[in-house]
Amino acid sequence: MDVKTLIEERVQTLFNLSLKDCSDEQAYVALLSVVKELLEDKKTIEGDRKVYYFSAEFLIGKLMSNNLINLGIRKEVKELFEANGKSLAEIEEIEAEPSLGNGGLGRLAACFLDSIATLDLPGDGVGLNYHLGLFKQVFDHNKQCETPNPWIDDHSWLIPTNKHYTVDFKDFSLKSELYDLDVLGYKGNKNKLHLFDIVSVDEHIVHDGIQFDKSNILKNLTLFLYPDDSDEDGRKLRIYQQYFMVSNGAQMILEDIKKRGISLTELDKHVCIQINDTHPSMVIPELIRLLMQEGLTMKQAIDITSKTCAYTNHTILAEALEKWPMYYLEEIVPQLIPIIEALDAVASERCADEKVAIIDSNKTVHMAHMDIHFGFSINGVAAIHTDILKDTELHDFYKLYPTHFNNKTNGVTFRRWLLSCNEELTAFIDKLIGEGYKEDANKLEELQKFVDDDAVLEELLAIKQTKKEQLAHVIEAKEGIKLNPSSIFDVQVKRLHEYKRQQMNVLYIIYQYLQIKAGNKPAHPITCIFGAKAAPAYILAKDIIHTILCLQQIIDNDPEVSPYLKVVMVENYNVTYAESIIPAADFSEQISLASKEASGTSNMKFMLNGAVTLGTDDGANVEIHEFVGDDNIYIFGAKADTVIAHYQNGDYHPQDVLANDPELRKLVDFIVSDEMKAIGDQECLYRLYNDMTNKDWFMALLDARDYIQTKEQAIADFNDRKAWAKKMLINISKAGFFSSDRTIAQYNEDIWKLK
Ligand code: T68
Repeated sequence: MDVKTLIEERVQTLFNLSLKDCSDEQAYVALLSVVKELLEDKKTIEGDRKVYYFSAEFLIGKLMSNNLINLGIRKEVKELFEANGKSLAEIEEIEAEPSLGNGGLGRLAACFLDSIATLDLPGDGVGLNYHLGLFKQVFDHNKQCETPNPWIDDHSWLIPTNKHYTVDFKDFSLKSELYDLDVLGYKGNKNKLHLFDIVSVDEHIVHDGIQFDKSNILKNLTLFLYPDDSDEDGRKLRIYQQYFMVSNGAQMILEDIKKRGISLTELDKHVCIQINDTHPSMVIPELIRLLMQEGLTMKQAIDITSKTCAYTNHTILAEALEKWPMYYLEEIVPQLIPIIEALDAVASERCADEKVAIIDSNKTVHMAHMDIHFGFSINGVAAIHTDILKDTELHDFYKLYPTHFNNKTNGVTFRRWLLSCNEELTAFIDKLIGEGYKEDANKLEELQKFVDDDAVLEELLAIKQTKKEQLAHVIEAKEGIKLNPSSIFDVQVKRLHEYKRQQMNVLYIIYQYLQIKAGNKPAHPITCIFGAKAAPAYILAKDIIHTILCLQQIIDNDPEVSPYLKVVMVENYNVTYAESIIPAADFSEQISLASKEASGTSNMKFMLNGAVTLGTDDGANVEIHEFVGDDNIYIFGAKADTVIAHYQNGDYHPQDVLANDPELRKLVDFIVSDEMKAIGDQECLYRLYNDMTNKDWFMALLDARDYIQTKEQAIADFNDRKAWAKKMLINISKAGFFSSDRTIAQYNEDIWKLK
């Protein structure tokens, strides 16, 4: 039966209504039930060897649109709804977005699952089923507040499996419950995302925003992703979560291997475990423990585990490389202690240097060190990042295991970040070069032949305009804020972190505000769009949000300024929001301090949608720069080697910069001006001000001047619409390399070796 009839009949059976007469909600429920069945009928990807992607986060976003695309039925379904007076886009809105991730690391995991299935490789995700997600961000008095972000309802995609495992902790055991999500490849077969839960989870213990008893593990383990770790109970809860995730995953894998009649001594020939950052690192000692329980010697178990596990590093920030005090592990998972001690002993035999120890002299366990000593591969996520790991951050490990280090530059799935979120651009590209690029993204290069085609360039601008108008509608509906769609849409959307330097963007806004007040209008009106969540315990990040929201208010209320400059920070930025924001962007802000952003992935999504990057030579910006050339990107700021030298010499002082640049001082001073203090919280504003003027650990002041000048140049260039459209086209045509299909093909070729 064709899909249109299936859906019509389903509405009839479920609600005794025709598609015309049912509500959008009823249409959604019927569509969901049909699509779930179509997924059920899809073949599971099989193979002798399989990868398991272990990750604390899977930021999968809404699933309907993507499933329709990958099933190859989106067009038909859209037509059917249209013929019945309904909009597919509005029906897709009804789905709740699963809140299972934080930022790039989690979204990367989701793109990877999509590409693994698309390349028809056997590979499943392993993670946790957080009922209340990271948190939902709400703004109150220009401040971020956190509330729970529930997403599981009667109409979720979760498939109960009835599979259970037992995970032992020192004082109690927890019974798990496994839920699966189908991950369908583009026009292909499916894999699974396995999300483990506890049967005893209790959402009712949450009160006053996202407060709860952090010691009540029986009830809280799968409530939140990244619970506040500013106290000891919070840190221990993270260990409970991590061990629960990896023990379940490892038990599931071994069960499968045994069922297939494969000897556990052959595990590494059939299984590869990719450890996504350090959160799943305990899978190494846990797998060793389980193998020993099955009768292997410790030496055998260590050897097999080392050949099974591979580690991906996503950051060089010291505070993000997890270390746990030994006594936490003793209190929570004592069964791992003898194994971790044995691993530490083996590691120190290989190299006695304390810098590479697993257990250091303070009795702290370094999770990344365990991954590197006892994994067969370690990769960074962009060329410059991997080079920094080899040359600086992990140099001592590189000397020990030079052949284990490799680069895998990140990528994004074009199914979601072009086909689904930008139908207009997709249809236009189809018309210009055919659909081949959907299977082989490098074919986007064929767009190059249109760089001097006026009609094509005009159409590209027209599509961008449409996407900007659509975003203006979305923002008006969600935030009650009106945007001017003919202004430049300048966008910085990403986790709020000092190294990403939203505070430097703040200085630009203040610059522009003061310029306009002084009678100097910008070359083109500009709308600065932000989206970012701050970790609940990250005070300075919240101060930056507060400052942005105060500036937004001041500018909104100033009729002299608001026609030329607008600031909007959207509430609760998430994947769904990104899908409207990214296609509408003119400028892509990628302004991290060089060396600190491992890769970045929104930079790739923006480029693919025809935004031009304003960025530092950091992460994947470096590779984007190489692909598009100097004329099609705005690069500014200190280079990574300069920055690294500043840290090594300890010779960067913001006061030195300010002493030489009185104009810059005025911008920083504005943060604590009377205007700001009249509406803002003085404590927050002064804390940020004092930090920026005395510490500025991520050197925003170092690059601020160059940043402002570069952005002014970009605004001026924007007015030559044809030249700008050319830059857009070149960016799109060069985006093929950044498809996660390419990234996954490389993981498979060099690390996983499936099929
Ligand atoms: C990001 N990392 C990198 N981490 O910052 C980004 N970490 O450059 C890169 O593109 C992306 O990973 C994919 O490789 C994160 O998103 C976290 O979210 C995180 C959270 C808690 C602890 C450590």
